[in-house]
Amino acid sequence: MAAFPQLVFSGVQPTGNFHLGNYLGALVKFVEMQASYDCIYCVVDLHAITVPQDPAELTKHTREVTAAFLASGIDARKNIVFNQSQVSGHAELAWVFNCVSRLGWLNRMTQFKEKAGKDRENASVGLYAYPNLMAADILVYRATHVPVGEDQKQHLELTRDIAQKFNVDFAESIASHGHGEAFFPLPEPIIQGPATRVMSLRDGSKKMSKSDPSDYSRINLSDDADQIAQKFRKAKTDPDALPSETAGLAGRPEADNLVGIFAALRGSTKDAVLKDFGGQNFSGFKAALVELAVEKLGPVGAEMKRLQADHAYIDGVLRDGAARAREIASKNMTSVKDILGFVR
Ligand code: AQP
Repeated sequence: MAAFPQLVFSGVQPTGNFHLGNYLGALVKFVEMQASYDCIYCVVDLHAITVPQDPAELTKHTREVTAAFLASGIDARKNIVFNQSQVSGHAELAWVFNCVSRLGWLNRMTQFKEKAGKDRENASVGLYAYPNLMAADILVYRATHVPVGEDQKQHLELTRDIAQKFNVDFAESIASHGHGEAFFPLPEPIIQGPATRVMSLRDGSKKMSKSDPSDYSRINLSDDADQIAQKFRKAKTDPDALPSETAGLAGRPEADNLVGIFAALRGSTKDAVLKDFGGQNFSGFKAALVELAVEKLGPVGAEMKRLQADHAYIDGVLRDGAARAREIASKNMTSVKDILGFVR
């Protein structure tokens, strides 16, 4: 495979209740990766409408996610921050990928099965084709690295399959248009650290999620110190003391989750956390967790609220980012059209 210039792409849906899982699983890594890569971070509003959205709420949540990006330390001048619907290349390439991707591949996607539930006949076509749009998001920039939470691993594998099939199906045309042996890179998922799958605070077997009806299942980035304290204090645990090594967390999903959250917030490992807290009961550990969470999340939440209220500023950031993203995407789409044989 040819070497592609390294480029990071990732996205977050503007579907409300931006939570600690999104923050630790995605955003913290987005911020870290800025030091070594050019990055494109997208508020994926086209993905959001795969399930019903209230238009006014969608606008509000788009600004909320953008504010979360900026408040966490993403530099929108050095990198690109924008919302997906402003760059038509995403939808255009998604259509091409609808014709490259296979029904059999999409039928294996567990997220569709979970989200469509029993009422599958009534799910939108968009929800079913969601992974093809996600592949287009990444590949319209020919991005090479994608920081995501564990739940997106399967979609990233599909993205690689789509890229590979396009490269093989159109190999001759790709070469004859001067792109060598492959037009698309096979992007690598970056799923690392102690909090790649943050679980619900009410049930350690379910991922922390925006759509959980119980607000006590998640820490929202907009929560104040009292809400954070209350939610961690009420978080489900088991009666045993904390173990001294990570092996002792096996079969204890709630304990494992809280230790993982602590480690990720502190920027260390579960082992290091258990060295400090092994043998202690949960009340002491939860108090330390609340203190750490308030210290780390409090300033981000406050800055997010401040930025979110400044619509002109946020919308300006998105417009500027979209203009820069459009340049890259339209250049790549021109090549895709040539490769496919479209007259232009
Ligand atoms: N619980 C999580 N732990 C770690 N990472 C997570 N991510 C999501 N949940 C967790 C990561 O956050 C990024 C943005 O994901 P998304 O916009 O698809 O958000 P979501 O929370 O999964 O949102 P949904 O699908 O709107 O809500 P639910 O889950 O309620 O149905 C991704 O990198 C994701 O991996």
